[in-house]
Amino acid sequence: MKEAKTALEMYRMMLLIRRFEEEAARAYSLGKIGGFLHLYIGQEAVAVGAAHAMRPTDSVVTTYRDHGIALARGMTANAGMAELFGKVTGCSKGLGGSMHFFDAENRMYGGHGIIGAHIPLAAGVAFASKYTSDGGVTMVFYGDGSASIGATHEGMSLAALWKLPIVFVCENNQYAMGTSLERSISVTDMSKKADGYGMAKDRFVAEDVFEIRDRLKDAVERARRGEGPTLVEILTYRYRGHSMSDPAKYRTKEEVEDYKKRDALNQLRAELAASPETAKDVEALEAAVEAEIAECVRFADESPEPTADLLEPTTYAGEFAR
Ligand SMILES: Cc1ncc(C[n+]2csc(CCOP(=O)(O)OP(=O)(O)O)c2C)c(N)n1
Ligand SMILES: [Mg+2]
Repeated sequence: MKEAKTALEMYRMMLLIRRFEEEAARAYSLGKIGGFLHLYIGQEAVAVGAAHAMRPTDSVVTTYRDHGIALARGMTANAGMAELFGKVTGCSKGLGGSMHFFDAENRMYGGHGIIGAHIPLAAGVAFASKYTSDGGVTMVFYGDGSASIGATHEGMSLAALWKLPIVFVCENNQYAMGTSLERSISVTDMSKKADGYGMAKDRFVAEDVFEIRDRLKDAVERARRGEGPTLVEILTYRYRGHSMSDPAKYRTKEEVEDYKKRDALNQLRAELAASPETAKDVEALEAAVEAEIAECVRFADESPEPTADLLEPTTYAGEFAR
């Protein structure tokens, strides 16, 4: 088993994300979570590979399908689940909910509901790194359905022109809500868009978390060397519907089952269980994840709700904030 310690850590995090999402779905159906809930199940390897490609001082920006990326960057399951439950102990004080996970300490700058609009924001974070020469790289995630939004183009244009230290990661999960890729975009190889901006590009299937890490790391280090942005299209798949209210009738059960056969999490588990170096650790690690998940649900349940006095300081800054 190559890099056994890292492999175990990557598996632990992928499993934590999957179990977090499953428990969130359960809590949603019990009425403990309000508003929207978009699950990341099936795409975990992307977030975990990405987190391992970055330094703690690098930054991340993403869309509303944000729980996995937040956890992979180091947010605690407690802070994540409490946010979903709308509790004051959540990462956004219970005021943001599922779509607005935010964790400045781990440089996770959202969690954004308006798709595409977060791309110029990420370019701004990357600009700050370039302007202050802090050596940081920004990684921004967006979906196939965000690729055709005007703001995506504007942010990419400027980032390429100014050679900003940024990596654009297109998580192509084949669907934008209920619309398949072929029905929403004329060129389905989205990495080709990089050519129009004069950016480097890459494109691959998300099956091996190590490959995801290594290929994203190439892009991150290119950005860090001052050679500008890269557009990386990663072909992935979400097993659940777009949100909890989506029964996903626009695709067949066979299609979903086919993707599950190549599940990156299960493949890594099989490798770890087959290797004498790591086999003994797998079950203990899984028990620890179960305990962490049970604890975060308990924590979220028992935490208090936010109170009205939070409204002003979380809306205004400076002299207007009390
Ligand atoms: C500017 C804007 N237009 C429309 C929406 C409504 N909307 C929410 S999710 C979504 C599809 C996004 O699909 P994709 O980018 O592929 O992300 P995925 O859900 O697959 O992760 C749309 C159109 C939105 N959030 N923002
Ligand atoms: Mg999509």
